[in-house]
Amino acid sequence: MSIRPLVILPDPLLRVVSDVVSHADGATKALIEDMFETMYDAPGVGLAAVQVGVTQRIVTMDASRKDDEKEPLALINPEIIWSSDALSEYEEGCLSIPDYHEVVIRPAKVGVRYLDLDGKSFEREMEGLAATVVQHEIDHLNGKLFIDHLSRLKRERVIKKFQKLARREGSE
Ligand code: GNR
Ligand code: NI
Repeated sequence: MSIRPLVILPDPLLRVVSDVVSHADGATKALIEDMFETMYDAPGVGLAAVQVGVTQRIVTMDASRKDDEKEPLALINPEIIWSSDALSEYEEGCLSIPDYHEVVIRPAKVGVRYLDLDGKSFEREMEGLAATVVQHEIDHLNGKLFIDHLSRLKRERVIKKFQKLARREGSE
């Protein structure tokens, strides 16, 4: 198991639509283990495979409360099958956009269908932080970031800041 380096804005990988996993194998299992290790180390409550440079439709998450037992959940080919009309506001952050947080409005509850490593299909209802995180992660699989839910002004400001940071680090 190992911690993998995170892909950071403005890396164009973050805009790629990830591929459906047609057959999970040993490499998929190893990737998911590394994603959990990378996510817990960060620390983060969710991670999409593209954030460690693998453009496959795989998500890890753990929306358990701080002092409660861990609830690791790995989702392969996750899909939102329904969303509530009720909305909820959450201050979001993203490991690929370090140190930037902003409130995003999304459906409060969602139904999610996904596969596990054995190819078995599951459906579950999510609410609260889990609903927000799973929508944030599925956005990643579609090349979408939480800043895309903000005003153009805010989004462009953030992108500019990270472009500048990358230029500085690239020329050091
Ligand atoms: O760690 C994370 N926290 C978080 C908080 C509110 C809404 C979404 C998230 S996901 C984020 C980790 C991440 O970037 N996943 O893609
Ligand atoms: Ni993210």
